[in-house]
Amino acid sequence: MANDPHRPSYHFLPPTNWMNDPNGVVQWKGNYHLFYQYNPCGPLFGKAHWGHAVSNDLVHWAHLPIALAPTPGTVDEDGCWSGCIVNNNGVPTIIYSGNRNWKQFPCIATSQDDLLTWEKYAGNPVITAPAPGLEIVDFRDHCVWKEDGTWYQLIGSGIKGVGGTALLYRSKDLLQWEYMHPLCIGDKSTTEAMWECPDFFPLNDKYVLVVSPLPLARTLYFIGTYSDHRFTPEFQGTLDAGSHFYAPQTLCDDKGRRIMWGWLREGRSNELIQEAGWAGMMSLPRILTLRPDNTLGMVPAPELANLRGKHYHDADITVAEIPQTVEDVQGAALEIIAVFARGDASAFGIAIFGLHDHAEEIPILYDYASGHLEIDNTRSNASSVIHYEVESGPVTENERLKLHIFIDGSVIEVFANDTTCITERIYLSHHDHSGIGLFAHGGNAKIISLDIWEMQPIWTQRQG
Ligand code: DQQ
Repeated sequence: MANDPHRPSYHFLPPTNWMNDPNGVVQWKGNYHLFYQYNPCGPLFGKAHWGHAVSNDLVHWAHLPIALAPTPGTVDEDGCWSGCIVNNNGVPTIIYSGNRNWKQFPCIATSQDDLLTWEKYAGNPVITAPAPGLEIVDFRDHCVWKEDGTWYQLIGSGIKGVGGTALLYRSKDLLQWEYMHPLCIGDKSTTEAMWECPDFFPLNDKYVLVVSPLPLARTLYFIGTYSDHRFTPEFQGTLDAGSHFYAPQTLCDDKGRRIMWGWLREGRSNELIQEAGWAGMMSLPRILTLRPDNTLGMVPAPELANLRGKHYHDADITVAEIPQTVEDVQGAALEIIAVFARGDASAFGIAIFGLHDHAEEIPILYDYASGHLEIDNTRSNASSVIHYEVESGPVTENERLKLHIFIDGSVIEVFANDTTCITERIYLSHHDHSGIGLFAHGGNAKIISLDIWEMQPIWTQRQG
């Protein structure tokens, strides 16, 4: 594993095997706890367990023992699926979906030792009749919060023939739940038939609902108003324009920051995954904010700057059609901040080269005509089994475009103008990225400033 060039060195992932959704993200006694869907038996999806890690700085993580495992003969015998953690008068409490024979049931577990080991409630499942009077498709994944002394819970679902939804329940004790109504209902023609992993939270004076609709494969967010326990969306966006970021979850930390992690799934065949022995990683922690125009701001957590090593800086660079390779910048673990000014070019960007002859090259390109940022990984590997795609997402028209790029083995995370995010999985056949190139099409562009850092691995020191 340690020598696998596709494994990241500063994105969180388990030591081996399969990982998917983040679960139960919470700050507890000053430490950040990250749980996740984990298959301890192999590199493909299987009977989900809850893996667990802890950090005191959002960046360096220490692996802890598996927190939840399926219990034979119960409703979670086929997997402890996704859920969240709340603090119930000092008792950490997990609400998760037990899976039995591909049917899910809301279950509870509590910890008496600061999240290390967990005891399942003997009365699981805590909800048996999902939503009286509604014909629903699927019923899983949990977001729980306390409001005026009462617990509220959202469960991901869909109303047959209508659209995805998040069903709202309330409770006094987290054990007896009363169904209220759908928090809001989507239109299956635009936001699909089933909403997985709902996450609902305040952001300044608005509320945000994040869902991962099946089978869209992209995570959506709605910004709107919440009153009388009903949510009215006013703005809708895509959290990440790539097709690898999915099933995110957020926490609010003791600095009042809304911090999000998403599962970054693979973009390669199961055969290649079996060969590698691992699949899935966590996105970098993203700080969410409400921008003045009531859209979502997303920036990487500033703590990531603690990983910066060797620094390269340049300024006032004119870039043209022929890519310029940035001298003496090497490696597969880089952070790049490039601020471009509008030139007379029709498009410009930064390319990652995988081979000295540029036979493998991944342009990260901004195209003025479409106003889209694109990552084109169609030439990212000589072999033909890699899943190719060109991702793009709107970037607001701006005199300057700031590209904040994280390269880490087989992942690129791009933040454009602190709002649009694109995450791509890349599997260059040569192990070290031979370089970084700057290019423009249809004229010249200018780079006001360019900063590149080599990033240190996160596994050198144990934290928390
Ligand atoms: N993954 C979990 C489900 C959830 C899905 C199972 C989303 O609870 O709906 O691993 O990726």
